[in-house]
Amino acid sequence: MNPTNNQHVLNWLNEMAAMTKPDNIVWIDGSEEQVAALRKEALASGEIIQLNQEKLPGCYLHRTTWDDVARVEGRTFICTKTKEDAGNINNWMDPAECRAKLTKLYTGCMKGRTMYVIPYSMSIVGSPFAKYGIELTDSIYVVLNMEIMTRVGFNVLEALGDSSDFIKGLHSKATLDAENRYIVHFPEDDTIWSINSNYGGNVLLGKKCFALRIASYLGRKEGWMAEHMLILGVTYPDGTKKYVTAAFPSACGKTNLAMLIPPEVFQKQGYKIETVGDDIAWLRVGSDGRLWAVNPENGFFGVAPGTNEKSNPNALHTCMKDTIFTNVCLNTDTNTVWWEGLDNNPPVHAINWKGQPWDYHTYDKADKVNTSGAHPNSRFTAKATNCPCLSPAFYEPNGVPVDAIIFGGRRARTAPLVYQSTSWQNGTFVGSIMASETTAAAAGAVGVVRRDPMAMRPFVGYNMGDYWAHWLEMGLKIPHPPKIFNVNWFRTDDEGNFIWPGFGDNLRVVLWILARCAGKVDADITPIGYLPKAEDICIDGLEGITLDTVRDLLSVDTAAWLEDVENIKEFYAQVGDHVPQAMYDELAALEARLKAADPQLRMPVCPAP
Ligand code: GTP
Ligand code: SPV
Ligand code: MN
Repeated sequence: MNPTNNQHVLNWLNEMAAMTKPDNIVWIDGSEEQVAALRKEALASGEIIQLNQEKLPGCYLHRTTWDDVARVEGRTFICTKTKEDAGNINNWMDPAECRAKLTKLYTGCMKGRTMYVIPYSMSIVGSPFAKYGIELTDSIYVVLNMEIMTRVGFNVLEALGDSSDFIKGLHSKATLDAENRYIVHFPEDDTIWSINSNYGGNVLLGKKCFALRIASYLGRKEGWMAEHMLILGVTYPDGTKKYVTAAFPSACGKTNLAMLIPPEVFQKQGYKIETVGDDIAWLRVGSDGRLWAVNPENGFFGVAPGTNEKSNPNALHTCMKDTIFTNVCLNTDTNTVWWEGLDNNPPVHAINWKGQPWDYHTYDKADKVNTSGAHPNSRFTAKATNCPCLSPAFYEPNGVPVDAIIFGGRRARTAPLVYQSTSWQNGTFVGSIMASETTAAAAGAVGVVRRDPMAMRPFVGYNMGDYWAHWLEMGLKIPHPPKIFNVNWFRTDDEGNFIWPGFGDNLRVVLWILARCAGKVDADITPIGYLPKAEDICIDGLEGITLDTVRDLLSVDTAAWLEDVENIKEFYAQVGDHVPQAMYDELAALEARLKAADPQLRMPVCPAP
């Protein structure tokens, strides 16, 4: 018996089943009993491994195949009717051609398998932000992950009623053939098709595919925004609460900032932080004229390596129960998990992410993928409700009002620790010129600087130029817009070491940002925007960081910026003729200010009014 009479749902389901030909169809009702039964089945087949239930209750390990460990941007497509609507930054395929091509791959791919039907909601079911999806998949691993990452169950079908307003997602592991791996989006038809992968961002269709690519397209149509942003709450000693969102590219510190532990000096004064979200924010203009943010997800799909008791204890505690680990290292003595950067005690007897016996002496930093115990992009899938610092606002259907939007990336040199844009338009420009060194979160070379506007390069479901125009239009619709900033935790010294301690100490920068929003602190005006006076970044209790270090972190190298301007011009040309004129005006103005500045300039020019 079907749990819904919705003909849009049933017709589509029948059509997909006729193509993929599963032996069985099973609806996922969201109950703990059903999840437990599926877990048992996955344990029996070896799809997941049960971990030490005393030390890690409710935790399991899964390994993907060695060539299926990250998002595959080269095989991700936006299939709009015209190539122009997808833009030059996205891969594009003609929708009809793409459907024909993938239909061949999908035909009969679920023979001998079960098709699971997962009704899920992004955001709280029935809330003003909520959007519904149904994912069809032949992977129990996907079901178990979706159950953590989204709100799954028949209440979604009830909320949907007879409506056709849901996102149709089809996923099949098929043969996991990398050559025929496709992650394709039909934004004009509310459809996502994914085949031949079983890794996170490629297959948990509620996440990047829906909540960013499809949602960004819908947001433009409907007047809201879907962004690759964490949402962080700061509580002041007097009880005041402020919220910021921050967009950093994949594996550049969103989860860590979202869960930071305040440095001791701030804890003593009574500062607290709360996590609302760690990866995706949906933003709408509230009736009070401010911008409001919700986290549409229900869990965290976080990077494991580097997570430890010091860097991110909140994330560590979140994933000590009810968690699925993917591609981490297994300690076979204790049946627990390990990853590089967890502690200095690598397991003596271990199985690496590839499923082979592993000797930690073979580890070579220069070749992490082949020598590490855990894959550099290994992950934990954990429930938001297990997070010790989860904000009560996580449960607020209307989300939280945003004071500041923070952009940032990994830049060894050019970008200073923090600077503030001068307006929404200038802030949109600052987002558009973001650049970052690539990470293991996507397949391909690591450590190459590439432009990643708003940390959304891989996630905008339409033309990048139109996306910037949408940002500008939103600015006109928000009577009290957040202020926009840029940060960089990743400046390095001559030996390549990070200068700024980062992690919890990033609160020091966030507090300057919030002080600027409240009009409580002055800044220096420079060619790139407002910079803090070094003494306004609190360094109390920070070992090894002096006022001079902060000055150095805040320095602006005019020559390097002028080089960057040339690179931005090339990037804008690549984005093409949808780039709004206002962005070119901002770029020309930046270049003029840099050229007018002292070429030796490493310091702010004059105090701001
Ligand atoms: P996605 O889930 O891929 O979107 O990544 P993310 O943006 O949430 O990144 P995450 O917080 O998981 O951090 C990724 C890596 O960056 C981890 O190895 C962290 O240890 C490291 N990292 C995070 N914050 C900082 C920081 O402030 N300084 C330094 N040096 N490293 C950091
Ligand atoms: C990212 O790559 O930005 C992630 C992980 O958050 S994935 O879900 O694989 O996209
Ligand atoms: Mn992400």
